[in-house]
Amino acid sequence: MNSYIEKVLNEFKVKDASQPEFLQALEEVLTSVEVIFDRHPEYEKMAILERLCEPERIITFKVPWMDDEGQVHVNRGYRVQYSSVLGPYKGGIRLHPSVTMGMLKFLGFEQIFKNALTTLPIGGGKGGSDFDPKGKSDTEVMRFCQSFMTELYRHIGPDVDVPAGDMGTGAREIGYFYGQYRRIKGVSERGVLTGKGLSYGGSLARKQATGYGLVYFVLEMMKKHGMTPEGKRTIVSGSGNVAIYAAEKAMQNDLKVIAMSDSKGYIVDENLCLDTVKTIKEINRGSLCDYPALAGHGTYHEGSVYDAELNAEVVLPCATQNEINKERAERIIRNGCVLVAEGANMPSDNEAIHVYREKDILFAPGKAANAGGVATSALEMSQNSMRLSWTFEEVDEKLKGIMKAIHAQCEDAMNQYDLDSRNYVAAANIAGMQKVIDAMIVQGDY
Ligand code: NDP
Ligand code: 2IT
Repeated sequence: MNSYIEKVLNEFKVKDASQPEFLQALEEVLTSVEVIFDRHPEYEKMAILERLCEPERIITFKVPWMDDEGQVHVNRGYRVQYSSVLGPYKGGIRLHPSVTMGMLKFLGFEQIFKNALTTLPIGGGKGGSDFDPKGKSDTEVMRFCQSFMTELYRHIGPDVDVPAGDMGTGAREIGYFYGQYRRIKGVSERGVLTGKGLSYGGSLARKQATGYGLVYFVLEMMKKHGMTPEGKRTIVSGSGNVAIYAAEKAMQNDLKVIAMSDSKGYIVDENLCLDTVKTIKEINRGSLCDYPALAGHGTYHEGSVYDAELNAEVVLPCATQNEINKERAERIIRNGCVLVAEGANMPSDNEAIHVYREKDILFAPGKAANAGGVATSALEMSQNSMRLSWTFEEVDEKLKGIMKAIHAQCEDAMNQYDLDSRNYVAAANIAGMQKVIDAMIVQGDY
């Protein structure tokens, strides 16, 4: 390993020993960008890596809120403002009981390079809380969101830091966040949040953008490698915002989606009805166990879809981090998988990625493949600045163009650094990181 990278990685392993997801993301990124540091030994003296890997600022705060019975609860809120080199900090807010500072550092770190790949002027950040919106009433969620924003508002702004949705944060939560921000600030700064409702500055196609963008990226990969989507059996894990619209665009392109999942189980259906999944998840906020009865076909099983023996050529993990480990990677490949593209952030652990490389699987890492969501957030910011709205078709066309451009940047990095044409991991990390480093250097950022 490049000695500078090894030194920095070891320093972070000591300093952040209690943050396993962050260390995992650091290792994944740093071990794939050695060529940059081999070519630029001067970066060590400039402490480029130390500057990149340390967040500019982390804000942590208490979030007290009252439930419907009058009981007060206190959750922990965070915003990791990682890098503003390319633009205002930009990244979602995750509401999930598993949220820790280390988890948000992993997500924020990935976000810097993802956002750089979009070619739009956005830096990297991430926020969230260990609050669990599941099982809470609308009024409880509203009180939580208002309390969260009562602290966060002073740290964000359309040119400072622009949060958005992520796991557990959808249109409902963004509405409550925005309402509280507007009341406290007393100004109409629509560009302070993205993923807003259409009536107050949201963008058409933002809801669909991450999933649609993922499939646009898959189609580019397939074209480059002489494959076609028609009839390819496909597993989409998750059934949240990313998974639903990945499945929708996959089906529109004749991929055959045969399974989807949630945190408790998965459904298998040769005639999968996405409208039923939408009703269960977007309207009822329920569990996929209701699917067979509502759809009138298909089966429901408890556990992970990646522990099932399902025949599929394409796998789109769109649920959460570390869903696919070595054993599960080997299983999906044994069952015919030839292409994995990540809608979620870091759903494959580093051993799984190693298995994909060994077995020549076409693999698109999340920071390239799921960048359509944040890219369309940046398009929402543009529309807010211009005080106008583009049509669905206009936004979708721009999204397509951005996903193609991300794929082209990966190809450029493959050519420039003589990488294997399947090594999208190194290509995306190199292309994203080099852009940030170049901007740091010209800005004299130390
Ligand atoms: P949602 O909250 O809408 O959906 C998350 C889905 O994952 C749900 O179906 C949930 O199940 C499932 N899930 C949660 N935990 C687990 C688990 N431990 N095992 C299996 N399934 C689980 O989130 P999003 O769709 O917005 O986000 C999904 C992923 O995509 C995350 O990694 C996120 O960071 C990433 N992402 C999101 C973007 C966006 O624009 N929203 C953009 C780019 C990436 P259940 O329904 O039971 O809760
Ligand atoms: O992980 C991600 O890219 C997101 N959750 C979307 C962030 C955004 O600002 O739209």
